[in-house]
Amino acid sequence: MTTPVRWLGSLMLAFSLILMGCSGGDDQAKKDEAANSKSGSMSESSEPAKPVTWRFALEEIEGSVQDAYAKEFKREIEDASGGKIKVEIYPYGSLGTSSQLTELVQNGSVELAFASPGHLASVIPEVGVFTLNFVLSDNNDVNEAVLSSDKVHNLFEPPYNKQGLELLSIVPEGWMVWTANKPLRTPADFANFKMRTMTSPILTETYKAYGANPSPMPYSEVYSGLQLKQIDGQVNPVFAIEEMSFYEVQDYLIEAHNAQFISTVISNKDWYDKLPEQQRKWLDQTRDKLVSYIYQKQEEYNNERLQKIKDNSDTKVITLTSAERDKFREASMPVRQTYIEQAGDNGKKILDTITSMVAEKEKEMKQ
Ligand code: 6CS
Repeated sequence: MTTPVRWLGSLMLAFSLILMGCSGGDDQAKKDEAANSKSGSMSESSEPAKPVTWRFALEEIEGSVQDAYAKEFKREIEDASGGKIKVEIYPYGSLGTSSQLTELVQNGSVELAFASPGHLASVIPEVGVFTLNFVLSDNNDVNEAVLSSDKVHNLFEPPYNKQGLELLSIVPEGWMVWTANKPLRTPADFANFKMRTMTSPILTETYKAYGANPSPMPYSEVYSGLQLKQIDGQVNPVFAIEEMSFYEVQDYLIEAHNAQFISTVISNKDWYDKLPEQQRKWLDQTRDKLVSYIYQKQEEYNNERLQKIKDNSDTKVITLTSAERDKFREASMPVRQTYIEQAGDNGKKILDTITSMVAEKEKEMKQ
């Protein structure tokens, strides 16, 4: 196994305690802010007199899609601000599990983080829409137009804000792919199959609807879970299956094209609201610039890593036919009702808006 994921858990806890202990929010940023407002320089240009540091926590390791995003974000912000803002990146393994990273943003210990709906929907049920299957388009140009629109962003703002969070961006990471030690072609193949999922209850409902026995667990435990046969399979984008070495302990990779892996970039709301105008401008501009970058990057990463898996292993790749996919589509539909029950009227509005925008854009792009 190339990735030392098993010791990640204990290390993560130790580092996050150190971070909370030495930070209590961004002390340096607060001192700079105070110094700047005393000197009056903030009101003029809202540029910090001394560099400020923004901490960016990832749910994935170095070399991942989130890492590519964060590195490009760092490059852009540091460049735009002429070095007045420094970005420190904390890859998975240095701070905590996905749910713990969200808590670190909520309590101000880190300014920025990735928060994937597969975990975050436990806190913000509305975001569980991205764990539902067959909602987004097979055409990523359609998804890009819909998910980066102000209309969709504005629908998510209130539930994120309610949790003390600011939604900065909705980020695609590629098709979810199943791994298993047997072919999975029909819902019947999932009978008694222990499928590891992320931790949100809405996501587990989908795999129950397919007939599986869903086993939610943190990302860092998946490799050993597969190796020790505590779980029979897992679902993630190809780049993650390669870099977390899951394919080493699985025989099949099954492309059902049932859902895309969608993540979100968040910040602490209070921190965002209090950012000096110029800094918020740099942040918003960078976020906007990165939309097309990451759509292209995730595709590149997923294609390259699939080739790497094919070159380095005997993993068999199965792509479901559209008739086979239709059986899963059909089985997934009742889960939308469960989502609406959990996410309420706002969740229903979000689901209806996304499905109708996807249909509209698909029609528009076919013309
Ligand atoms: O499966 C998971 O838990 C994780 N998968 C990816 C690709 N990113 C973050 C998430 O926590």
